[in-house]
Amino acid sequence: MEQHSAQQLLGNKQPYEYKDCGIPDWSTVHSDTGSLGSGPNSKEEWNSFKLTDRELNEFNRSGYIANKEVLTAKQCDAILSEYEKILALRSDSPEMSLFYEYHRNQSNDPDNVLMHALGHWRVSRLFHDLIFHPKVTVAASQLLAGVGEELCKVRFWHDQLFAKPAKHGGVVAWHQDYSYWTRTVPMRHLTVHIALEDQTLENGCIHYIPGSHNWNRDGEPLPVTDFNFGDMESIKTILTDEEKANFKPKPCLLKKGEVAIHHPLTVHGSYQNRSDNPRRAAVLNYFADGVKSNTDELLLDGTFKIGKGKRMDGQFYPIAFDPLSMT
Ligand SMILES: O=C(O)CCC(=O)C(=O)O
Ligand SMILES: [Fe+2]
Repeated sequence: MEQHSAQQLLGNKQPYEYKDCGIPDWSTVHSDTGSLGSGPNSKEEWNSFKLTDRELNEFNRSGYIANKEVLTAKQCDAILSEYEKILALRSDSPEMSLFYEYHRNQSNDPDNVLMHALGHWRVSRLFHDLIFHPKVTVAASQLLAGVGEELCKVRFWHDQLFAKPAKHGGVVAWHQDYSYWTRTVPMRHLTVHIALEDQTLENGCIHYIPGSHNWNRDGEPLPVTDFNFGDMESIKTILTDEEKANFKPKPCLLKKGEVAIHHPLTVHGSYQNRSDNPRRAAVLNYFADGVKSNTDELLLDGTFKIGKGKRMDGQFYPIAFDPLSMT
């Protein structure tokens, strides 16, 4: 959204390209450019971002951890002003061609409005830099690490915006994230949900079903029951009796700037926003380096084909964290 020359922005960092549409495409830059502040500069500082054993155990037990402070209120406000610009984009604006998806109202019901977009990291420097935030990526590296590893290389998969307007904000139906991602394998994925304002029961905070990260069908996720996220309870049509008995939603009252991090199979969703203010979240999705495409089809609109069996890398799937950078 900001227009600067390559030199101004990146100094000695990677080349900065412009897409045909005439605007900067931040997916050509594969490292933090400092818009959210400077990164850690000692091993101690990097280490201070690690999750504790208690948090790791909590994640393994419940399928998520919540209330990790990541952004300051001031950073949230800066991101929210970018968010406002994104919400106000006209359909014919050049930025639109960089989004993977942009739904002004995914539910199609005017009383339940859910704005949902993917790909804004390409159009906004702040959203781009958010991907590389060390408080997020160090935790992601620990949670995605394989057996016997403490950390692993983390790649960015895609981002998501979920905006619920005041008074008539819509639901996000119960779902497991990996149900939508089986085109990439193996399942070594993770979601970081960032609250850009306080989430409350009234404004439709995210809810989790503790323990549901163990719900699967022969190792596969539950099938998608609603592509538009509008039918809150539709998942119940495919749950077993035991899963239904254990379906005990827990609200997650995130404060502005806090994150919840969840396993790709943890069932989550959120109710309507009936409050007088909008409820906006920024979501980051990652996978462990080595995840491959499971299809010859395009994985995200506007990207390049990867091809079945090929590693996910290149312009659209940057390394968000490499343990070697901690030294
Ligand atoms: O904003 C919401 O309530 C939905 C969030 C979500 O589905 C996610 O963080 O994966
Ligand atoms: Fe989700």
